[in-house]
Amino acid sequence: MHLLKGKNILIVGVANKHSIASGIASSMSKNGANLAFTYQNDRLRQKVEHLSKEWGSNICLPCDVTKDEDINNVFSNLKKYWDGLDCVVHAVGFAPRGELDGDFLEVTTRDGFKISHDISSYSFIALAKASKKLMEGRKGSLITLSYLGSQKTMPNYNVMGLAKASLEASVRFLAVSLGKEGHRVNAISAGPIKTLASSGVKNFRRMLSYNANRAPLQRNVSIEEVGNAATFLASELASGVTGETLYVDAGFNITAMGSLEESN
Ligand code: NAD
Ligand code: 0WE
Repeated sequence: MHLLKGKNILIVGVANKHSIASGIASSMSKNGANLAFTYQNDRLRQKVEHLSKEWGSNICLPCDVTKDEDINNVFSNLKKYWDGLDCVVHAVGFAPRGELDGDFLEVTTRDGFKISHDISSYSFIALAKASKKLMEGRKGSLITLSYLGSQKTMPNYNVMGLAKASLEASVRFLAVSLGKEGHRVNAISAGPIKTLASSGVKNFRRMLSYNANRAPLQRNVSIEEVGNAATFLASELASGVTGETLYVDAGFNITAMGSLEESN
């Protein structure tokens, strides 16, 4: 399939082959997109450079999303390779570890709140701002990754839930701001997937089986499935979709009670 033939797409958030951003890169590259990547720091540079070659890309730029200078450099560099940009994928989230282990009221700090909202929410707005010029006249698509913890409580997700709620609200406000330009802005709310970010989370394996048991599809989702949804949102097939949060979670979010089989 060539849903994205000739489209220029920037992907932010690859850490390794298990990253959700990697599932997105792989689907988008299969669908004919030209890809560019950023990496957070020197520790990740080689890994991202290696992976990007597998997806037919030789554009790999450094970008710590807490730094406006890094973000601006990405787009001035991209301009040297491409005459325009059609899509930005934001697959970045972070809270200091201590924020994600324990009772919300006890573990949440002012500093943890600031850091998690800066990296997980504001950075999407920063990318939208910085990409505007290069997207001009192209009916672009901006895509971010969210999680159900923005809408419902669960153990330990804590301040990340607040940051994702803020991210999803910014998807709606950005959709209005950029709608005038013809650009669309959407989030994918993915079910839990084993990645670098989730491997540091207490009881993550138990969460995976809890989710699989309660989900209508009776399983978890893969990064390939999230990737295909991102390809859809980046493509003309989604030309009427903006400001939306699309759940790719095997249906988990629609249930209030799972099956009564005793498998949990
Ligand atoms: P991951 O660890 O593979 O990706 C997270 C990425 O964020 C990494 O590439 C890391 O380098 C980047 N990052 C963190 N701080 C950064 C900074 N200051 N500057 C630049 N980059 C920075 O994990 P993932 O699970 O693929 O996460 C991607 C997105 O998907 C996140 O927004 C996460 O919240 C979201 N998500 C994950 C799951 C899950 O269960 N894994 C479910 C739903 C949503
Ligand atoms: O958004 C995420 C990952 C968020 C995340 C994870 C970490 C672990 C390591 C953000 N920051 C950090 N910081 C670290 O130091 N997910 C949706 C995956 C996830 O994380 C959880 C979950 C799920 C699901 C944390 C607690 C409870 C559930």
